[in-house]
Amino acid sequence: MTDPRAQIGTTGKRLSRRSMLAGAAAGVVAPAAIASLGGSAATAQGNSKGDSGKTRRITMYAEEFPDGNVGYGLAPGKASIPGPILEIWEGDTLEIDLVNNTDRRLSIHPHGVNYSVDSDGSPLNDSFNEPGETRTYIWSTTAPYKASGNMWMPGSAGYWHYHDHALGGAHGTEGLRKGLYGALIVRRKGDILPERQHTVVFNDMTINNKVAPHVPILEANLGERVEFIAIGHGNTFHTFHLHAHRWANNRTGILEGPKDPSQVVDNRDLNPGDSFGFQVIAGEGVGPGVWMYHCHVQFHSDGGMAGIFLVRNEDGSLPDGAQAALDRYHGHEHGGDHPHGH
Ligand SMILES: [Cu+2]
Repeated sequence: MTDPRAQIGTTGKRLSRRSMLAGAAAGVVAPAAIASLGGSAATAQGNSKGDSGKTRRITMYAEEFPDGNVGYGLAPGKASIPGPILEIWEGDTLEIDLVNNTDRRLSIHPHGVNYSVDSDGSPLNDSFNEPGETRTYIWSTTAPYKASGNMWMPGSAGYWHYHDHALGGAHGTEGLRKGLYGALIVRRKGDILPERQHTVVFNDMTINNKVAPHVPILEANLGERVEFIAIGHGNTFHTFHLHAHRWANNRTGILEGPKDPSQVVDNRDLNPGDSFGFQVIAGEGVGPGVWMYHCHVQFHSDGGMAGIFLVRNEDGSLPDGAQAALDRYHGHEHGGDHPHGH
């Protein structure tokens, strides 16, 4: 938790609709996502009516950090890496006014949703922001439906992501390398909402553009429902592994019952452009503790692609032994084969 920039909007505890609005008004970036779910957020759980067909409009700002990295945020001065989690309900439309506060061209390009060439975010389609320019991108979604020929068409629901596609070239390669990326969640009505959310991006040889021991510590209290959104970027393959927790390898990452045939995993490929998400009950069956998440490609984890999922006691206090484990993590130098400092 040493770098608030990396935490804002990418991780945090779900707030009530009222406090989110208050936070937004005060310039505090609540988990963005939730903000963009709009009025449905408070009623989503067990919602059977659905809220399809709504249009939500948000403003995002692309900004350069002093270190040369670049990020998206929901308010000026609030950019983060990864960018804010954007969430919409299947069937809804999201309109994004992207303000480019940098002196380079850039864009925003989504995965998993529908858009016209104008909102493609690619230089190929002349769809990007010049320096200082504001441009509107429109992303729409559909619920599952039956097309002609009795063909069942999938809906848009899923754990997707967005990223720049214009900075430094036709494919946004430099923008991606510098941090212009984030999670996009399209929820189906009835989906269970988490209490906390964490975005984990394996980008080249980093996690969220950081390496151990500076990778963000993701936190939860014992028993909380925690959602992970995992995204891959860069130029190499990765595998995401979380200690002591498992999830279902399906759309929601949750088993729907004892006979759900979904494969249960604790490790999954996370290659460039991939994304997936899942929910766990923090510490369920194993207790609180300091649990690693890391790339399971060995020279990647040795190189610093390792972070901590800190499951605190139910009351928020640190479990026995946790501080020592955190100290070991923070004393761990990378670039060699062995940890130092202990
Ligand atoms: Cu890796």
